[in-house]
Amino acid sequence: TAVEASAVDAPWHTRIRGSLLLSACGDALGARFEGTPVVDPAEVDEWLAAPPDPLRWTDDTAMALVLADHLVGTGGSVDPDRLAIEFAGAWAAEPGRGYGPGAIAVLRQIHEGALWSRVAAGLFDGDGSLGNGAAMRVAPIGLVPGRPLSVVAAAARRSAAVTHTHPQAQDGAAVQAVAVAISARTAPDPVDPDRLVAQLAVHANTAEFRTALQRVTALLRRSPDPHRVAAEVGNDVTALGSVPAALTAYLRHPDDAAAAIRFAINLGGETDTIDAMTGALSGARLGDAAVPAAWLRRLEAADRIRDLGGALEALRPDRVPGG
Ligand code: F2R
Ligand code: MG
Repeated sequence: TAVEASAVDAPWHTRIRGSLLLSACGDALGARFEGTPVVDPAEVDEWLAAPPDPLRWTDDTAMALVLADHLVGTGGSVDPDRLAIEFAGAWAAEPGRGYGPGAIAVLRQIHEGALWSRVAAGLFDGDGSLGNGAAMRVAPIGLVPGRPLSVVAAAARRSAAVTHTHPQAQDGAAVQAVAVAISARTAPDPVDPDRLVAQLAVHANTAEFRTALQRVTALLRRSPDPHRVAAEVGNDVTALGSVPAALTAYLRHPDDAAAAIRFAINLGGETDTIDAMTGALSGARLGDAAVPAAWLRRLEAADRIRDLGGALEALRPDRVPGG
């Protein structure tokens, strides 16, 4: 397709780094307001103008960096057995990053030797987790160069399965990864929200997710404020209640990463995760030049994140021997 073909010319190195860095900034900046049902926009502005140093991120970024490392190690594919052990190791090393209860239960058992395939499916009385923990960490999969969108979606689902087996959590991961991939590959023309959302809906299997995406399209035509977005598509800890919200925040300000991140925090609720996902989309479109200097200077482990972006870029088929 035109989207996939444009990957050849896209400046991947700045977009990959931009996505990882802005996602981490969004997570760290949003964490201050996590769980606040209605935030004060003036307080948000003050916070964004002078954030703390270091700007410390949460489980969202911790897991995204594990996944990025994993992709670099495997040459761009997902090995769920290995990924589960790597996620569990990161949790055990830093359990205080703010992991969700379901994630903690799975990761603790994996760390103690259990098989992810037995544990993840048993969560929440056997329904599996429908939380946004798989979508919040999935951006690196959308940033692996040269993968068809169907491959991106399938890899996202495999990466989700080690902790999130519920169909809505799986959809959230697939949709967010494909949205990142499309944003990173598309020329810097004006974004066509209807077209983007229609492309994403192809990768959602559940009726609930497809309906939520339709709501995003209708909502964007009315240039909604954050309260309207939160009321209509949600701002909570579920994949269904946060992936469409992040997409909406990004599409309200597709050419201004700081404004998109501000919009996402003003949604209230699960601000760290919605902001991390919004930042991943903005950075994939706009590149690392869009990261405000005042945030970048303070961002925890910015050099490590930049290096991971470079390592993902090196997975380009034309740079991998035999690729
Ligand atoms: N959990 C948090 N933050 C609150 C605690 C942080 C605390 N301040 C601290 O510092 O320690 N943030 C993180 O959780 C979200 C990602 O969650 P994840 O990984 O999906 O976790 P979990 O527990 O699997 O799902 C989240 C909640 O969703 C509800 N839920 C999930 N599946 C359900 C099901 N099948 N039926 C009913 N409810 C279900 C539960 O309430 C889960 O606890 C991110 O925001 C991340 O930053
Ligand atoms: Mg978090």
